[in-house]
Amino acid sequence: MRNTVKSFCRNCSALCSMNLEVENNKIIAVTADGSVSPYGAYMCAKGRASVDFHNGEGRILNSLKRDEVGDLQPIDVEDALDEIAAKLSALIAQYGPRSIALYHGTGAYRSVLGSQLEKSFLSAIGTPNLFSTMTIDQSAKWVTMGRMGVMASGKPAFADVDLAVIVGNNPVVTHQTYPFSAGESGAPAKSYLDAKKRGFKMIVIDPRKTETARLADLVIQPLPGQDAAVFAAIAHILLRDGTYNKAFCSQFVSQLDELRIAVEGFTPELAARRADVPVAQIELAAKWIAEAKRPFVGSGTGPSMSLHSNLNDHMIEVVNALVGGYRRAGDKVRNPGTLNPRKFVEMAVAPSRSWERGVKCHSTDIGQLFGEFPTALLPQEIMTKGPDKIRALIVFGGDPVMALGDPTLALPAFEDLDLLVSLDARVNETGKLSHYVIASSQPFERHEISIPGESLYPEAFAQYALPAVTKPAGVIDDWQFFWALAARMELQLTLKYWSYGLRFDDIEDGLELTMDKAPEPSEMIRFLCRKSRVPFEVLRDNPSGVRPDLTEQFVESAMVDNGARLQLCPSDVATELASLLTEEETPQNQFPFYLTSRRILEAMNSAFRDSARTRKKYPVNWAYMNPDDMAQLVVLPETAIEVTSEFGCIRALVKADPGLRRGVVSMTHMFGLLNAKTKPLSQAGSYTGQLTSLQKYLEPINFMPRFSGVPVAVSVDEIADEINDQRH
Ligand SMILES: Nc1nc2c(c(=O)[nH]1)N[C@H]1C(S)=C(S)[C@@H](COP(=O)(O)OP(=O)(O)OC[C@H]3O[C@@H](n4cnc5c(=O)[nH]c(N)nc54)[C@H](O)[C@@H]3O)O[C@H]1N2
Ligand SMILES: Nc1nc2c(c(=O)[nH]1)N[C@H]1C(S)=C(S)[C@@H](COP(=O)(O)OP(=O)(O)OC[C@H]3O[C@@H](n4cnc5c(=O)[nH]c(N)nc54)[C@H](O)[C@@H]3O)O[C@H]1N2
Ligand code: SF4
Ligand SMILES: [Mo]
Repeated sequence: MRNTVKSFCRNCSALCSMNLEVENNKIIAVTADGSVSPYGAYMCAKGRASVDFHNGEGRILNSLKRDEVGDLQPIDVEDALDEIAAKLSALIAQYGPRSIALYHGTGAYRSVLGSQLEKSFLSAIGTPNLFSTMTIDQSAKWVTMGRMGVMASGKPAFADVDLAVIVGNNPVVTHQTYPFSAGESGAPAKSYLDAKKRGFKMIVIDPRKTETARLADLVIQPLPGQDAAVFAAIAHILLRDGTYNKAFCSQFVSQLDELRIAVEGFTPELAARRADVPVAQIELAAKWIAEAKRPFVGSGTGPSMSLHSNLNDHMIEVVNALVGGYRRAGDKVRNPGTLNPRKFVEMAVAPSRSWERGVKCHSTDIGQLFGEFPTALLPQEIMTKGPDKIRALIVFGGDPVMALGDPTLALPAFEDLDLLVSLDARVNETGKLSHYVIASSQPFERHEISIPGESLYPEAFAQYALPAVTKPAGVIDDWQFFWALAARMELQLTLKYWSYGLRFDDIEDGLELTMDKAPEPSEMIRFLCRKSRVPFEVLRDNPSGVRPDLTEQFVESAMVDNGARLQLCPSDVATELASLLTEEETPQNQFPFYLTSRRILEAMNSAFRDSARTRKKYPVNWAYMNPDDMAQLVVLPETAIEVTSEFGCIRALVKADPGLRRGVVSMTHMFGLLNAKTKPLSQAGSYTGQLTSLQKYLEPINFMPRFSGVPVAVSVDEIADEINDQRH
């Protein structure tokens, strides 16, 4: 029997609505469902590939346990859970709750019940050891919030923005937009093109002429890692010319005088020299930013991963604040939330500097950032002796050993663990090292509610997806893993509507789960919908999703001034700016290129990388270079080069990209094998993590490693020549 089941994609936070064609409990086709979705009918290559991904491509149908020689052997999931629970309980009894840690990977964000129970599980154990991809991604933005404060009114909705400044972010490919950058997650290119009809303008600042940059009105292609200088110069111009938003600043910001002093030396000429771009482009960008009525200056991973990461993000936000790039009192709130309705008030929230107090890492004197410890410190937290040493790690939907880079440090740490458990539908590089891999169900086999899209949708919308097919006998849902362990460990779990910025233990409203009988997933979803504008039953009966009827809502003015201001130039930022100003201007000759990060449409970090469709186009993660750089080095397209950093060396295959500025090598992460040095083709790519370090150049506060703007040398060496010979 064949039928159509409504669902939504879980591969990224656009959560595109879908029609799944199902025959005999097998998904055979997928199309976009634009009937209710605020994005219309839209689906990207990964959405289309999700059928293949669901039906195979390395999927495990059984849990696995490592044997004495290190091979993974099938194990019944109930037995595996018994053994894991016993080991965790024993470690807690002997060493205390801090011996247990959890890593929350990209695959966990859209596993809603799993993510919610994960928080309850950690709270019930009493361990603060939560690590996630956020601190090896764009935690510079959290640091900025923690040092500057935030506007409670939020950033403007895309429909209201007349100028978007998009820095090191490629939404047309990655669908990453709000709240970091202006744009719409679903159908991003169409939304930019439509916006142009109403006079919207876009500035893209990226060393690479990205798919997004092709739609821009001004493209600036700086050397990587110079965003702090460029935005300090833009701030300099706004203050110099008095073109900043004085009304906004007089009400909501402080430290303007400190900022003026700190950016005085950052003339447009200095920034232009450092970034190697025309001065006129910086002046023009500042002019457009000043003239815009509703600007949104934002960024993606580029500046957050590059050298000067925290300062880059801070200065980008400083420029946004100088021009009042936030929703203002009286603005229409286009998406006031559906499942979790919100009110928006125009007021500043004081910086929290959460890392300066409370529970600290045991290897380093640093506290939590938004309730998490820095992931780059995970290896140290495992290796450093002491009562709080981490001895067991649960990996939920991630591949941290690959994602961290620096395998010489990361690998021994993962191998030192008494217990490493991976909860995943595939055996990735971390899975290969794990004592247990618990085979999890896949998105179309479980209940899901659109919490991860809640605040990203351009309009209020929610969708509830029921399982489209029954999961195979040997796999369990992510939430079942946490519930089953808790039940065995005699811990009480409580379901709460947790979201970013909230401390789980501070949320009062919760549903105590029965621990003798597994809860019904639909009942848990019903609980999560208890404040929803659309009742649970209506969501259940409208599987394409629901756009609630709303009375118009506007951003409110604060009744009283709470006294909080956005702190534009606190003393640590001023110190960082001063040291940037005196920094050596010419890069070391030994490493004349910069390696930059970039993503591809067909893969989601390591996921989809091995799908047949992806491999056709990307048998390897190409090392993109400017053709003039290739000519100078005498390298031909698709031949091998050696890329060397201070920390390691990889071989990679080159491809020409005339849109990439000179002096840059642009490569995607998470390809290849951990310790591979030769033969990129047979190793399915080149592992860029070998060129990065978990010890040197870590940022203060979030300990973000430098994943972009990594100084490298490029050469065609003897070993690389051998690969060229083999290939041609
Ligand atoms: N298709 C697809 N979508 C994804 C992902 C994926 O792997 N594939 N990954 C998801 C994840 S985990 C994330 S975090 C987001 C990331 O979303 P994005 O941030 O949009 O990711 P990238 O495409 O890597 O874009 C980063 C851009 O920064 C530029 N860049 C590098 N260094 C610098 C610098 O120093 N300064 C400036 N100004 N630019 C720089 C690069 O050239 C690149 O174009 O995407 C998510 N969506
Ligand atoms: N050098 C370098 N390193 C980087 C980056 C870079 O640009 N350069 N980018 C960094 C960034 S932004 C990120 S986000 C990290 C990515 O780091 P990770 O999140 O650790 O890596 P992923 O490859 O995204 O792993 C996702 C895993 O989740 C699984 N999965 C998918 N869906 C589900 C599900 O529903 N349930 C469960 N249980 N599992 C699921 C997939 O099979 C996959 O194995 O890497 C970081 N590392
Ligand atoms: S943009 Fe692509 S990956 Fe993201 S939800 Fe939509 S179809 Fe899935
Ligand atoms: Mo990420």
